[in-house]
Amino acid sequence: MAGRLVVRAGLLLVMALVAAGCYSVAGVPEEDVAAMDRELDAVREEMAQLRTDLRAAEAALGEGPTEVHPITLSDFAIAGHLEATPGTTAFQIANRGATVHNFTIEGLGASPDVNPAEATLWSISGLQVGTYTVFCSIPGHREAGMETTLLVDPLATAPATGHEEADYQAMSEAMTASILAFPTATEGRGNQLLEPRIAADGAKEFDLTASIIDWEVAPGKIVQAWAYNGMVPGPMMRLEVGDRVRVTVTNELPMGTDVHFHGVGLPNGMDGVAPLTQPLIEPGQTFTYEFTTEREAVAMYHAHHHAQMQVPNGLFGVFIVGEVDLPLGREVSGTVIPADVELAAEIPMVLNDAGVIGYSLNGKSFPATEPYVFNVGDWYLVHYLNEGLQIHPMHQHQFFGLVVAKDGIPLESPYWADTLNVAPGERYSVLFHVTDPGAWVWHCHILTHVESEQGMFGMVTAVIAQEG
Ligand SMILES: [Cu+2]
Repeated sequence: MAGRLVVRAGLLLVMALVAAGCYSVAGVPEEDVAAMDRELDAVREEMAQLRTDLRAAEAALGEGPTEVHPITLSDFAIAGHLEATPGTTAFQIANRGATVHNFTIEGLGASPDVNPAEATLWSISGLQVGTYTVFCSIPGHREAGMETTLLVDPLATAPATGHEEADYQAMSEAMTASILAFPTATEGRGNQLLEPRIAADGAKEFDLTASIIDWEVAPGKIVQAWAYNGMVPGPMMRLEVGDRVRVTVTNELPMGTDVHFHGVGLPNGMDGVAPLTQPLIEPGQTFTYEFTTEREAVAMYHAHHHAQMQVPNGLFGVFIVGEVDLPLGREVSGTVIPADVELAAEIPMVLNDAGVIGYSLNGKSFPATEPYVFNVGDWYLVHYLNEGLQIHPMHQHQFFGLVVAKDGIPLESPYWADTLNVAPGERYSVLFHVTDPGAWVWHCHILTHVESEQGMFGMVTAVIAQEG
């Protein structure tokens, strides 16, 4: 439209110039000169009007000044200036989270997906008076908290213009408050040991029921978790090498599922990959996995069907066969591991970062994560098991960890590390010695997995070491 106006204005100008040129060259009579001047004035007037129309058209096309509303997306919240006047509105959408998000206005449209640490300017026209639900349409994010409302009203306050100073004082206070909230008790605890039923033939039998449950992942934050036996992680199973095992899975989920024992040697028909090695366990059906444990394992069991959704949402658990060999009495990089170490605790720590559970240790997000209390002098063995979609460099403050096994396989050359990268599917077994008293934080070192503008969250816990 703006282009057409420009062309028309140009044509009128040319016509006027041609008319003026004819007069001087052809010697038009005096009385006609005044008429031509009037005509020229009229053309100038029309051009002025066209310029005004052009500015209006540009404004309507969004080329003029439009209110820009700052919106911040995080894991998992939407914040920002959520009131606008009717008509055309622009949103400056920044993603401060660690996963991809978008800004969707129900019934009207969605912004492009915005990557972590990136921002996009998105405008929408035709906004009418009303209250609109806005959310992130990436699966699971709306349910995890990314939903709020946008008010469209002629009296809406305008967003602040120019660069606003961040409220650093408020950020500091939020961080302090979030850390002091640790630990906070929440409903539900995962990894509870599942005792087997001993069958007549001596087999160890376990029952797993998969269903959707309410799960308090952080204080007051209830999500619809996909869980085994009502807990996240599912119940832990511990076995000895040579055990005959029967695990009967009952599916109470709204879709089919299967169970893969990740890191356990077993017959192909028991590998849990529907439809390749078994039929899908449809809702209401059961399936029994039966095998004999052939070797030590620090393993996991989890859904394989639509694992990208079922696993992060909670369908995972710990499966340990035998004991991890510790390099007792050996010297590693100048430090001798005493021959008489007795473990004060053996801690399975399942890492997750996606689905409805999100950034978590053993199904809980800080400050709902479990603190570990030891006496100075204690030794503890942790098994990191990554059931998430991202790498997590796990860092224990102060104490070096002796990495003793990878994926359950004892290392010929154990090594010390204070930060250990754990990729999806990997398991590392690490021996720690509590050498100093205090509250020693233990966390993933990808900082957006543990902190946000709202404070500490996610993959953080602590060892509380007391003078023995
Ligand atoms: Cu991480």
